[in-house]
Amino acid sequence: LEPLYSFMIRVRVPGGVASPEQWQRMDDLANEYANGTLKLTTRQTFQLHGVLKRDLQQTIQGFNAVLMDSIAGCGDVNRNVMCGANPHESQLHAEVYEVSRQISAHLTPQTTAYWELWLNGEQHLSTEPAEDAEPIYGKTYLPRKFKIALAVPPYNDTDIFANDIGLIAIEENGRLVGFNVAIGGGMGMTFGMPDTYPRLADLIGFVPTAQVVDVCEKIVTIQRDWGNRQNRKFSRLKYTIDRVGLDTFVAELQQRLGYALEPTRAYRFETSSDNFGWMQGPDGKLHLGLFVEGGRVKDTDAVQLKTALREVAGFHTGEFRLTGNQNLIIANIEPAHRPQIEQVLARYGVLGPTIERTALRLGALACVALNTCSLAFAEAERYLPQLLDRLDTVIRAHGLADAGIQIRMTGCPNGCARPYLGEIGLVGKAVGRYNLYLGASHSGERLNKLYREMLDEDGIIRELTPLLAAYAQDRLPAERFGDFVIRQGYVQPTTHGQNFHAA
Ligand code: SRM
Ligand code: SF4
Repeated sequence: LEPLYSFMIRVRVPGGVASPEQWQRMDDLANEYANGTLKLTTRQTFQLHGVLKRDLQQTIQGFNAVLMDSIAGCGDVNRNVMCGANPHESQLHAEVYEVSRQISAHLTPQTTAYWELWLNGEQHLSTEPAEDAEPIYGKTYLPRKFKIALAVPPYNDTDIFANDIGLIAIEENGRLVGFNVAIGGGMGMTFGMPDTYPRLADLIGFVPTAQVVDVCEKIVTIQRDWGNRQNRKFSRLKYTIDRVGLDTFVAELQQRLGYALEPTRAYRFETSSDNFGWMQGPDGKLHLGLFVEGGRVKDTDAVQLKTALREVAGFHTGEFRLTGNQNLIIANIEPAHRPQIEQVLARYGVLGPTIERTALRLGALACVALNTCSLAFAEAERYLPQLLDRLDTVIRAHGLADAGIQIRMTGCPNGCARPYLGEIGLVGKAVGRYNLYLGASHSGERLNKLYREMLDEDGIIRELTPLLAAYAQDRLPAERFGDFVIRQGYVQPTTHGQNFHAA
């Protein structure tokens, strides 16, 4: 008799956009085969946890029937391509989203094994798998996972600098003209190995929209050919670039492209957090940003978020946008549907006058960690709300309820909730113990730095309380917490991944 194995399945959602029909199907599958919850991840995908081995095939066939798949959810290939959820400018979002779909389709592995294994050889997508080897990945695929994200300034809600390729949309008169390209970002590191480090991507130039897929492909092929295949600890693109030098890498890119990138265009990011509440686009369509704590869509006694969203999916004519901060935007709502949506969400406790959340909580991120992640040293998703209850008391006492300080927690240093871009970063080192990092920029353009090690909950509160008090008292107008702790000398700024570990 075989043990009762259970699995996590990650369902790819390019650009984070799902139709109401897809939402309903995922909701059904969560009930039928998983643990009754849906996890919205930091890369805008769905995860199902607790799927029994014997139910894997039915589950995969279930989402395949609504044109979703799990291909490249994991593995040494390009992962889910992220796209800023920007609800303000529908036209621009549509154009940038279309590019994210093109990049995703172009870099999706062509193997037919997925279909043969899970779908009895049936092919449901419009593209035929290539008969010969993978045209981009070759026989050996990439040395390691590869990640691409697109963002529309002023919102860096996909944290583009944490990606192997980050693309910043540049518009003229509300229409997309191209992208600034940044390369070599990544979060993961290993405790006790200072030559592993988080790193932000470097800007290398501007590319018109028509060439962006080509540029991504060529960067991927250089990493395929030059990446470290001896030691997986050093096989991400960030280490390849630091080994050969950025100039050498860019020269090779331009050689493979046959043309040079244009100079980087001006842009400005304000925040990497999400917008919440009702928003209206220039075309009159409405968008509702909803907070999903830890990205976990579930029903509790107080709030039946999962039931409410399922009901909304029954009549909503727009789409559901998963954000890179584990939240959700019900997007492109017909104005006539607003009262109905409000009614449903109020009935199930999702919206209502009694819900008051500090900006700290709204901007918080936590990875899955225990009890499903086998790499976790400590809790994150299940524990952060409890820590925030205590921190919120301090935050309110100092009049900081509206100060959007970003706090991010992970159960290990792999960085799945991008903790090194948190103005407050907490990284699990042992059960109940966390390293505290401070000083990232609110817009995702500067890494933080280690401030204290191995803190328990009382230690975290003890260390943060005086800093928050000082921030409330001494901050400059509009000064962000991450900038404040640097100006006051609590930590030195991290200017490059390679000096992340320097004091
Ligand atoms: Fe991650 C591995 C969860 C985003 C860096 N990540 C894992 C695994 C699969 C553990 C494993 O390998 O056994 C986790 C599954 C836990 C579970 O029980 O579900 C896991 N990662 C997640 C998610 C679900 C976190 C969340 O709570 O939202 C995110 C799913 C993304 C997706 O939908 O595709 C997730 N992981 C990230 C990010 C953030 C991002 O991509 O913007 C990072 C940092 C960025 C980066 O890649 O550098 C990230 N995950 C890692 C790493 C370290 C990679 C490295 O270069 O060192 C690992 C471990 C590994 O690859 O060896 C990892
Ligand atoms: Fe697991 Fe570590 Fe990723 Fe958290 S950061 S999900 S503990 S691998």
